[in-house]
This record gives sequence, C-alpha cells and structure tokens, in this order.
Amino acid sequence: MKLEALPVSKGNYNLNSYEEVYQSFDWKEAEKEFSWSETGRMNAAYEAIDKHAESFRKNKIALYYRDPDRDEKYTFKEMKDLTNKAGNVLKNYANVEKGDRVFVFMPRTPELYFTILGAIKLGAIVGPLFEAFMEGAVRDRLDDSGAKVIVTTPELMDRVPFDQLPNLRHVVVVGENVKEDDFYIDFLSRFKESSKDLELEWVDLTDGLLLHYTSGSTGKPKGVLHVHNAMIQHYQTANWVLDLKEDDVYWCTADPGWVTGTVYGIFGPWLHGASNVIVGGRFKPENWYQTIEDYGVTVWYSAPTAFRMLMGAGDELVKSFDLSSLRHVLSVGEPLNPEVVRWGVKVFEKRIHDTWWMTETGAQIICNYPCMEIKPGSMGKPIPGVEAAIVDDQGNEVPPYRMGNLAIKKGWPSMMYTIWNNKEKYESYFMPGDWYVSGDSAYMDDEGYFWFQGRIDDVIMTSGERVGPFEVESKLVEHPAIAEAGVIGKPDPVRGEIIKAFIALRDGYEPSEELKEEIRQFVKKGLAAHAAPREIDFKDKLPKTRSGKIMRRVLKAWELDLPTGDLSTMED
Ligand code: 6R9
Repeated sequence: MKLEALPVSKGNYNLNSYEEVYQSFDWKEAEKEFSWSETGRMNAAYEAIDKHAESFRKNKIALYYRDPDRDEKYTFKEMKDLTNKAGNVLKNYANVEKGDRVFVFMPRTPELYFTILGAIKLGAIVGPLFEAFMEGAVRDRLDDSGAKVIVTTPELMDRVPFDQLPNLRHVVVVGENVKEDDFYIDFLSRFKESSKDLELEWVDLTDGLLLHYTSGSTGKPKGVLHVHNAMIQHYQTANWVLDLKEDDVYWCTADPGWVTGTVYGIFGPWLHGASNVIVGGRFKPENWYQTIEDYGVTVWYSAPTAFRMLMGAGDELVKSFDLSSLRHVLSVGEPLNPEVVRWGVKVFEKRIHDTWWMTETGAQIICNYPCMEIKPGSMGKPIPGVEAAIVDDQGNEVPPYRMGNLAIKKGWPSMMYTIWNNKEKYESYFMPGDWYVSGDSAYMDDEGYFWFQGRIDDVIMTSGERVGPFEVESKLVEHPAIAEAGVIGKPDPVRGEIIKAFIALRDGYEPSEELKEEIRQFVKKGLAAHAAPREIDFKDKLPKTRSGKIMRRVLKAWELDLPTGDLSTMED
C-alpha cells in the first residue's frame, strides 16, 4: 500500500536535489575531504578528533556526557588529549599494537569513548560488546577474534572467562582500587599518569577499524570487519542523511555494542566536527525529553522501538518539555511504522526519517533525506554512489512492487571487508552480478522508494537488538529439563518482536509456570537479558527437517495462524 507523502521540509540542505546528486556523485570526489588523499597517512581517529583539535574547532564542545551520576563536557582539544592518554595506557601497559583486537565491555561513559578512539589511534581493531552480554556471549566473541585485550569494569569482569581464552593477554579494568599484576591493569591510575602525547599509528585504508559481531539464524555470531576506508561513507552520509551543520547538537541514542552506536555515535558526528551528546544509564522517557531540552539537541537519531516507547508514554509528557530545538529526526534498526511517523509529526512537528542499513553494509544505504518526500512506511532511496535493487534468487532484478531480495551492488566504501575467520560466510553474501544480498526482503515502488517486508531468515529483532534464534536455542538446550527448543520472533507492538520459545521437555519433567521462570532466568544469566524468551510454550515434539533442523517458519505459522507452506522436507 502506498501512503501519502508528507510535505518536503525546507532548509539549507546539502543535498538539494536527490536526482542530480545521485546521477553525478563519485566517491573519489568525497575522498578529497580528507587530508590523507594528499599525504597518504590516515587514521579514522585522527580524522574524527585530532584534525578538529588542530583547527578552529579546537575549543568547540565535542562531547556532552550525562548519566545519573555524571555531567561533563569535553572540547575537541580535550578529546585529543584524553584519547591519547587512553592510547598510551593500552600501548604502554597492555602492549597493544597495530592489528590487535581490543574489546570494550563496559557501560557508556566518557572512558569508553576515550578507549575506543585511543585503541584506534594505535591501529588496533576495536570489538565493542553490549554490557548485557553474559559469559557465553563474551567468550564466543573473544575466542573467535583471538582478542588480546579487553577493557572492562569490576562489575562486568566476572563474565570474562579468562581461563578459556588463551590469546587474552591483559584485562584493563576501569574502576577504583584495582589490584594490578601481569594480567590486570588499573586503567584509571595509569590514565591519570599517562602522557597527553601519543605517536599515532598511520594505517592503510584497508586496515581494520571495527569488529562488530552479529547474529545469523544458524551458527555462532559472526565477526563483521570494517576498515578505515569506511569513514568516507560515514562522513558522506553524516553530511547528506544526518544533515549535520556546524552549529548542530547531535544525539544518537545507540550503544556502541550496536553498529549504529559506533558508526553514527562516534564517526558520523565527529568526522564532521559536530557536538555529540552521549547519555548513559537506562531509558526513561522524561530523561530523554529532558536531554533534548537541556542540550538543545537539533539532530536526533534513534530507533523505532524507542519511538514506540515514547509514544506509549503519552503526548502530555511531550508537552511539558521544550523540544523546539529539534530540526531533524531519524530512525534505524527496524521498520518504522507509519503511525510512528504520524505521531512524530503531531508531537515534534517533525517527520521521522527512516534509514536502512546493516552491520555488514557499515553505513546508511537506503534513506529518507531531509530534502525528500517521505512515504511513511518506506525506507527511502539509495544514497548517491550506491545501487540498490530487488533481485530474485538468481540475481535478476524484478519489476516494481514485486517482493524479493534486497540487494546492493558491491563496491560501496563502507562495505564489510570480510567476516573474521570465515571467508566462506563472507562469500555467501554475494550473488551473480556482484550483488550483496542483505537477507531482507523488500520491494521497490515505481518511484524508486524501497519498502521493507521482513527478514528472509529467522533473525529476531527485539527492542532494536538483533537476536539469532540459534544462540537462544543453544542456550536453552543446556538446561537439564530441555530436550529441544525452537525460537521465533513474535510480532509485538512495542518491542517490534518478542522472543517466543517452543520447548520439548526431557522425560521426567513436567511443564509448570515455575519451570518457565527458571528457564527465562537461565537464558538471562547465560546469554543476555534481552535474549530471554518472554513467552514459552511446551510441546511434545518440534517440527524438524530430515536433516534435523528445527523449522522455525512452521512454528511461526502455527503461532500466527498462517499457512505452513512447503512441508516436504519435514521429518515424519
Ligand atoms: C543498522 C542495523 C540489520 C537489519 C536489517 C533489517 C533491519 C535495519 C531497518 C531495518 C526495516 C529499517 N533494519 N534498518 N528494517 N527498516 N530502516 O540495524 O544493523 O543490527 O545489523 O541489523 O535490521 O532487517 O537487515 P543490524
């Protein structure tokens, strides 16, 4: 269905005519924005921080930080010094060198950002983890990547299974009174005494920058590697899509454990020298509105699940804050419901601009630009320099309105460089015709707008978090009462999807409410709170293929009362 377009917003936009720029744009031109195109020396952290610290922006606020206990701000000059200090701690005490994998596993505090950028200054590859990860999730990621160092806090440290990680050399602990030895390093004390001067590691465009683990429907989470070259697209999209201007105060609500929190929580804004707001602590609607009011946030990037929760908190609440500073609001991570767009127009007098991309694409790909008419429910159009299409399973483009694989022509700058340790997996993303296949299904309308339909595989999106059913199932069957488990995403008006588990019990166990709760706690402690199934159904037997794979689409069909489709591969 085609929904009405909203009026084109007015303003001094960089991208005045989509069609014109789309036709003429060349990535080679964008590279000229960076000094390395002349010097050949580059480092994304230099481009994000040091460059501005050495310019007219040196005393401009780079970071506004706030959580329930802290309220701080840092200029670009201060950020340069502090990221250098963090780099020195990692270099001098943890022996971090170019190419090493350094993981960060800590709450969103300024120290997290100093550490990420400090590590990048050394040429290290940063692997960000969600605070919510439990031992198994931490182990898989550190093990697969051969991580050398993890930076964490005393509270989270117990979830790092040191004895199972032979490559891990140092744990850098950000907390008070940390006992040091050959293995543990006291970050705060070393940070205090470290020099503000650091010799930057100049790297090549294809040297590693970020390693984001993401879940598929089968197998363990995979490590998506991004290289320094990606920043060209981070920069360019922050220009076109985030529409950042010199005086903007920008707020991206995402945690760096999610790719949005690194690419658009760090690089997008800072490559532009923008003032960046970072808020720690838990989500509370009134705190969010207060943040916008207090800092005068002009550009705000969040996710449908958050907008839906704000919507749930009621329109009265919005009216008690002054949100008139807002100029541009954007969304990513899940389909943005048309009713949320309409709500945004009503309460903020702003259209929420949807953007589509993936961990693997490394930056925004299909977007609603500020200058574009929005069709609520559509993700928008591909950015200049990117060719997107809907293709069939052979890689042939299909006509408008026909549903198919959302595919991108290979060769955009921020495309994943590889999947860590898994060339085969990397290659499996591509189809004849040099198409990168997203795993999403969508269609394109006759005006070139793209409309999201769903995941082709079974990955669950719950409150903006991507959860692989296989990971949850694997955890479930570790429980002594559970014989088999199948996990699906069940549509939910607030969370996008909730996790529903179908469980076959071992002999001798009886279904009960207490057992359901015990199982929920088991997943919570073993994997992550967001991965615990909110709903559990006990079954005698689960539908499986002959080769033994649980057929989630059948579970989903049962749950939602839909046709089950082809059952020829199902076991008798
Ligand atoms: C950035 C990010 C990627 C998957 C993607 C798709 C879903 C993201 C969306 C969207 C509908 C949008 N997704 N943006 N679905 N509309 N605007 O989210 O990366 O965590 O890797 O997830 O998220 O299914 O394939 P990631």
